[in-house]
Amino acid sequence: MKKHIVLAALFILLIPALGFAAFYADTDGDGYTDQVYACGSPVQVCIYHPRTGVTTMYRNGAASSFSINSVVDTDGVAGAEVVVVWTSTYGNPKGIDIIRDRNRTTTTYDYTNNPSFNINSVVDTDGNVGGEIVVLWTYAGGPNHGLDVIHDAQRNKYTYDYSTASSFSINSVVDTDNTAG
Ligand SMILES: [Ca+2]
Ligand SMILES: [Ca+2]
Ligand SMILES: [Ca+2]
Repeated sequence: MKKHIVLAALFILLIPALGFAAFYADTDGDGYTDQVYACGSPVQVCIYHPRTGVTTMYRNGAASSFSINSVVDTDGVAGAEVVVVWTSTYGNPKGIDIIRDRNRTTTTYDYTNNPSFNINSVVDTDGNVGGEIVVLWTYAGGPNHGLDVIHDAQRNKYTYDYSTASSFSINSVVDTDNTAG
């Protein structure tokens, strides 16, 4: 127990020094808050579980850089998922990883064919359990653009193409139809 306190203190001291923000959420669904942060070399996603003292690590070998966008339930199953945006300088793959710490798996949504993309928000848009990931993207080969709504609970994404518009922006993501979602 004392070791855990020392480790926790060490994390609290180290994380600001390294410039990485930590996220706090129950990622493995055991009812206890876990700590998500970037660590290691090469850098990867680490999750420290204070209850067990175990740190799980997730590394996407294709990624040369990444950022943790949010730690929130995206699939409606116990445990918050870690939403990671990553890019690579080697062959230029990129995408969004959803890390499911409860079963130590990762689902990748690929954005290799889009020159750029970013996560607008992670919010429930369909009234079904789990937050959807709203992604703005540009289209390869032109200035076109659109948005995706990733329904991670169903492991699929719906694409809304705004390529005929000269520009667009998302004003807000709210319940517009007065039914759940
Ligand atoms: Ca936990
Ligand atoms: Ca979940
Ligand atoms: Ca939903």
